[in-house]
Amino acid sequence: MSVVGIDVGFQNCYIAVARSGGIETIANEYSDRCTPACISLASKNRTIGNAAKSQIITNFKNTVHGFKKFHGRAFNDQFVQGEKSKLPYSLHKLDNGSAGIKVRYLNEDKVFTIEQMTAMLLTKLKETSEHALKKPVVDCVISVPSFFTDVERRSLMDATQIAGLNCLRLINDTTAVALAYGIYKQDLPNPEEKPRNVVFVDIGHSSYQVSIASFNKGKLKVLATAFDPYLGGHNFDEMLVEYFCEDFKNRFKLNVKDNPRALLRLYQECEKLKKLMSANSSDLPLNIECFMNDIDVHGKMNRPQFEEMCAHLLMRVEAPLKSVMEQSKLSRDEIYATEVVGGATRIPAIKERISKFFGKDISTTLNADEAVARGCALQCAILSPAFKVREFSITDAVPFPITLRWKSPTDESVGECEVYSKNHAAPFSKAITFHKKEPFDLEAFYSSPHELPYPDSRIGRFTIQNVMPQLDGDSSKVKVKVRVNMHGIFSVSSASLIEKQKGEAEDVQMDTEPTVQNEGRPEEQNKMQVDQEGQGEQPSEEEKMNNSGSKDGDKQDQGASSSKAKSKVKSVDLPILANTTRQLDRDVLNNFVEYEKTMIIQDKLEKERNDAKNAVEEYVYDLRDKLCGIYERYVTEDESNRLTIMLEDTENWLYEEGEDQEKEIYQDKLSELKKFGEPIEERYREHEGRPRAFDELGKKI
Ligand code: ATP
Ligand code: K
Ligand code: MG
Repeated sequence: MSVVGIDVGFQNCYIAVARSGGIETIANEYSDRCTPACISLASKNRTIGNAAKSQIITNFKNTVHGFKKFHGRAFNDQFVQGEKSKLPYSLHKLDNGSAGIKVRYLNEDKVFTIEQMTAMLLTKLKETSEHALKKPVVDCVISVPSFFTDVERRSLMDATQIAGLNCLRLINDTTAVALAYGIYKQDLPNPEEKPRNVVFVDIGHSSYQVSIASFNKGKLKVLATAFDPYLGGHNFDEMLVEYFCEDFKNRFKLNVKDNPRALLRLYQECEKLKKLMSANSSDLPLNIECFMNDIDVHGKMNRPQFEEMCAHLLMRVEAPLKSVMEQSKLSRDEIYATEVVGGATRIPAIKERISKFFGKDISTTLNADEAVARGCALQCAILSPAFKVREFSITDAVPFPITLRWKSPTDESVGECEVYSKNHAAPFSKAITFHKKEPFDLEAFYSSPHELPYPDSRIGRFTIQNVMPQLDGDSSKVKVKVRVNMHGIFSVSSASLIEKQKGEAEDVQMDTEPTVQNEGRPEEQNKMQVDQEGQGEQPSEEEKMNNSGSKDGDKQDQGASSSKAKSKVKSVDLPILANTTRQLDRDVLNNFVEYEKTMIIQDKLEKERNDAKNAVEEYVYDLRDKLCGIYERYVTEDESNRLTIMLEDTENWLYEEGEDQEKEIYQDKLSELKKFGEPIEERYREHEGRPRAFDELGKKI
């Protein structure tokens, strides 16, 4: 079992793994611990991560980045439409209304879903971790913005499946950070003592998240979360870009926005400038050679000027802090520390705003870039039976309240109830008892659409099937279990018909105060009684199916009656037909899984082909060097001349018809050359080897 944590950022991805020495952030093949969230599609293959990032300008139409927040979004979504015009690549409306990405791949126009794009990224991250761990990686924990709604989370879960990963938990960014903060702290208050309250701030490239967590020895509880999903480092880059576009228009008569390549270059340079300004308050230059129409441009900026033009952005730092404090009902002096992570918290003015709000210095004890990934890996280690890690319980909070509405096709009774209030503990299961004579619908939705950073408040409709009246015609008692699972996704996880019992009169009875049990392994969960509700559950098999789009019928066969020994109550499992918003079809998902595998093979073949070509090239250069170097004494002039001509021919061939050939052709070419090269090498080695063999013998004696 692999223990891997992945921070899938809007701009930057990080991987942490558990090894014998503990949790370690790992580097990719470029010795870079950060893998850019970037994919470049081309005529023969795709490149992902650092190699793709270097294609942003040269292959701008087919180099995809900045797509994380399109998860679960419709093409017509206002947010998507707003972003569309700013993207160098094209968005496309898919048949189901979702936003897809249109690129040129393998010389064909191709539309990928967002799930497929993220899966490509995950494939790369999976390979990087497999390389580091030297074994297959399947199990992992992945981070998600705390404000992601069910649709977005399910979309991300689909991406993990397409990439062949088994995501044990989607963990909220700030919760991962809280875990990375707390698990190694030796001095946390004892369970009966007043907890230590810590504020966690994460401002990345695209968004801003805050949470307050309370810590005691061995546990953390998220008290509240708040966010500005549309404020991140990117907004600051945008301000600089706007400024220089205007500046270059005035001074150089250039229309940067009409030229996607120039605009992308300007974005890159402005981001660099922004970072430089975090360390310098003096005037800093911005120079770009051959920017547009062969013109070199130059400009300058300093921190005070930058802060002035970003004043409206900086003003937005306070609101989430205020919100999270109000929700937690804590006073500022009850806050032990404010820990900040995420690249954009390096902007001095942002740091100032945060520390001014709390009236004390902010704390930067965590690695601002890697804390999320480390927290993910720690969570994965906790969930893995194969890895020993200290006991630590994590209670997260529901970010948006969830309401359940029920109705039957014939009977008029419609009712609703808020099953999860804001900041309710999660994961969490609840049992709700209904008295019904026929199948009925449960509709789940977010109760307060105005605070939802997503345009659709519907979560899904769940039909409880096979409900029948009792033999005497009375209503049957139906126990429905709902839960917010490990991934922060709501589901109706099971329903059962309970044999009629005397003395129960109410029509609808809600169990609002479920008993909380400790986190358990899945096998223990399966033995759980119907009327127990637990926290910290692993998603069961059937729930996984519910969440990944299986429609009706899945549970039809399970309707056998089972006798519960303890309560002597007969219960019959009822099938549930789940219809969740914007869910990928199972067949479609399976096709994507297969297609991702095909693309992986294609990339591998292309790499092998390139390696074979490079091997020929290298051999040519190497042999040519040696012919006038160490091999000189071992070849006749004639031989040398013939071979030199051959090498030259091969070199020319590589630039002409040999530029783009099958792997086998290169391999043949190499063997052909080696037929001539190897005898020389042998002569050389034999000769050079002689005295050495003597030496060694001499030493042995
Ligand atoms: P998100 O969390 O929104 O999904 P992310 O995790 O990819 O995005 P991070 O890697 O945390 O984002 O942060 C990237 C942002 O931080 C970029 O906007 C980058 O320019 C900015 N950044 C990094 N270093 C600095 C710095 N020294 N000064 C200012 N900004 C910086
Ligand atoms: K990140
Ligand atoms: Mg981030």
